[in-house]
Order: sequence, then structure tokens, then C-alpha cells
Amino acid sequence: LNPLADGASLPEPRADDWLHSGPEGAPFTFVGAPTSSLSLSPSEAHLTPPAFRKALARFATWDAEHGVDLSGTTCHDAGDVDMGGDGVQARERLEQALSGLFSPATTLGVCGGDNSITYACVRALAAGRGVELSSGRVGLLTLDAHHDLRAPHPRPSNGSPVRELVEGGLPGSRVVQVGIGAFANARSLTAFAETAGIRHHSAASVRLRGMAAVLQEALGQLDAEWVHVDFDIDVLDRAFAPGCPASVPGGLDPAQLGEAAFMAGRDARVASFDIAEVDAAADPQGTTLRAAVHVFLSFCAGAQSRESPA
Ligand SMILES: [Mn+2]
Repeated sequence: LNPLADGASLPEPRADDWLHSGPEGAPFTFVGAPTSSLSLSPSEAHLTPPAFRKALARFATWDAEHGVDLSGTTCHDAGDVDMGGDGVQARERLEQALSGLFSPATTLGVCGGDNSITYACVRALAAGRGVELSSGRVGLLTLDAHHDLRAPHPRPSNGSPVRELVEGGLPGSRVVQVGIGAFANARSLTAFAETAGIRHHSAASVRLRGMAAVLQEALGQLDAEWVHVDFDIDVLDRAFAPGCPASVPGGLDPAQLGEAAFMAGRDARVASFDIAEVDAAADPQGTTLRAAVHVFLSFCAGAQSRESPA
């Protein structure tokens, strides 16, 4: 019997119930950002937040690998932000909504939607802590096959959030990227990263050194008081992420990404994270969604096992 199979019932407690187990201000806050209007490739990523909530029903709250049970804490589901209409305006609404949700008492998880949401997340983190992006006090860790350093012209896109943040004042030294893939970026964008002082680690480096070593180095390179983590699920190999329009061969596997999520969660500076680029309409087996849920739960398990609460 496969207890995760459709139709079978998991023993309680289940992760879908846990998602809305707490009131506003609970240790974890979940919010959906259903948008795909700024995606460069055709995507229905706006369908993903409700599908993500549903996919949680396939998971228990018990992380047997790390000995952490999420049922020992609570999460508030703040619902979905209205991302309708013009994509740039929707992103501004998202930034405002997130700014209101940020508080030192909760760790915020944002479920996209395409990767354009990361721009709003990082700006909202800075606003929520009352500092400028340029202060150097806010940092960004990306798990992504791509640099996301495309020019935001004629319009911002899911390929431009890191470029926009850096051009908006975030020092390149406060950005670290893990999982950069081969044949996934223009050479000029890697050059842009290096000129801007953005540190990056390839997917090959993760394979050779192991995720624990790479992520420990990446977190150590982030000299910031508060960190946002962008989990672009296209950092996974295309075999594991068929529902991400830009996933490529040679990417990470779900165990590596889960380990990164646990380690990032355990870092008390990490105040928020996003899960981006999953198109639930292009994921008939639910492979990509379940990988994304695994990232979410692994992050929360890591955060729950912090030595001192953030
Ligand atoms: Mn991306």
C-alpha cells in the first residue's frame, strides 16, 4: 500500500491541516501570489497556490529525516493576494500586502506564481524591517538555474527580479546564487553577476561538493541581518520539474533541494522565502508540485529546529 497514492488517507496530522492551524501572527505565515502575467515563457503559474494547498494533503507533518514534527508549531494561511490585471501593478500590490504581513514574530512563505514575485518579496522584507535595500542589511539567496539578471525592458519579467533589485540598490555582495545551470543563461548575464559582485555556485558544484558544503558556504557569504530565500523550482533537473517552463537537464535533485531548504530554514536570519515558477497546469502527475511542497515543509522543519527563535 502506498499511503501517498491518490485516494488513500494519510494518518493525521496532515500538512494541509497544519497550513491553516494558527491565527494571524503564528510562527509561520503562508500567502499565495497567483501570477503568471510577467512570465517570459507561456505559463499558468497563477493556478499554483490552490493546487499547492491541495498537494499538501499528500504529506505528513513529521520529518523523519531530521526528527522534527511541524505539529509542534502552527502556521497561518493568509490566503492569496489579488494578482489580477496588469502584472507590474499586481506586483506592487503584492509588495504592499507582504509589507503588512512581515513581522519579526513570523517566518513568511510566499507561493507563486512566477519568479517576478521575488522582487516584491525582497522589497517588502526591507520595508517590513524599516531599512533601505541599499543599507546592506537585507540579503537574497536564490536556488535557481538562472541568474534572473535579464534587463527589465521593455517590461519587468520573471527573468529580471535580481537585476531590478540590484539596480534598485541591493548591493551585489548581498546576493548569492546556488544551482546555476549549464546552457540556461546568456554568458553576458554571468558577466553581469560577476561585475556586480554576486557570488554564484553551479549545479555541478553542488554535485561535486554536496549541498551541505555549498549551502554552508553560500550562507556564510551573505553578510546581512535578514535574508529572503527564493526557491525557483526550476533549479531542479527537468526530470523532477516538468511543470517549470524553464527547467533544464543537469539540475539538482529533490533531496538536494530539500536539504538546502532545511539548512536555509535553520538560519535564524532567514525571514521569508518564496517558491516560484511551478505551473500546475503543466504538471499532470503532480511531480513538480510535490517537489515544491517538499521544499516548503523542509524549510519549515529547519526553521522549527533553529537553536534560538528568529
Ligand atoms: Mn528564476
